[in-house]
Amino acid sequence: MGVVNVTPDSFSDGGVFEDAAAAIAHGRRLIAEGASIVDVGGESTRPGADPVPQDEELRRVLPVVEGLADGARVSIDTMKLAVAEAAVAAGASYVNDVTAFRHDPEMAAFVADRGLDCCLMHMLGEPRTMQRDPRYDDVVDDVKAFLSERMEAAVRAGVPEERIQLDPGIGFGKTLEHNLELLRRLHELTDLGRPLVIGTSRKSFLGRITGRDVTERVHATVATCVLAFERGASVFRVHDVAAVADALKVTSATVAAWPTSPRTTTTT
Ligand code: HH2
Repeated sequence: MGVVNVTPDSFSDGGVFEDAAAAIAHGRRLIAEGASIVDVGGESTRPGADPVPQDEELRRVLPVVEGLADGARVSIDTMKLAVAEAAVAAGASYVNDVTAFRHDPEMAAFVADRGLDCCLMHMLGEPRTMQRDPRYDDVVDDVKAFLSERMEAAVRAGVPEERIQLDPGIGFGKTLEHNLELLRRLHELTDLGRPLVIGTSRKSFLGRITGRDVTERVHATVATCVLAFERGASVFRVHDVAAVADALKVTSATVAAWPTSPRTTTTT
């Protein structure tokens, strides 16, 4: 899943693809590099981000969804029902909602009605405040219980389980230690029985470990994706598609030829 941020303030690429033509060209490049879906977003959810008014979010994302949907699978990264509705009318077929249908409870019925795929992500609190001293009893157990509850709510609203993917929400109300523990114990979330999405790309915990600036975290991102693949993730939301795609091709070829792999034993 390649990231196309049409925002002035995203944490790693804010302002770079604000212009629709630049964002469309970038999305096409990510597809050419190996992304099977592009995730278009018009509202930054970085820690401390202020909400974006609906009209502004629509203005940012709609031309880009329209420009990419002809020839590519497009996801809309939004928590707002009206934005999802307009994006789907413009050609999107996947809803990536970082609030897991909590911001707009009607989102579940919309996804069900239109037969869309969706990603339900864990976040503690909301972007403006989520990094203020986040606490868990056990981060993996708590995230797992949350995802299970949100999946049940979506199924109750009519979304078929096969349409749902789940994401532990790396960096969303998590300390460095929480992020590392989620990655280390990611295989525990495979019990939920749905594809796992993982979004570590360029995030600040990688900068804290490596001392690298946001534009220099490709290698660190690759390391986390390889590890996450081996522990059961199957969708990788990344900015640097070429590097991650190569790494995952090699990892996947190796794991497939390795009968004692932990990945094989956890999935059989
Ligand atoms: N991370 C971001 C945004 N959306 N969606 C899912 N499912 N998982 C994630 O980890 C995730 C996400 C934040 O990254 P980015 O879009 O690059 O930054 P910003 O929110 O500042 O635009």
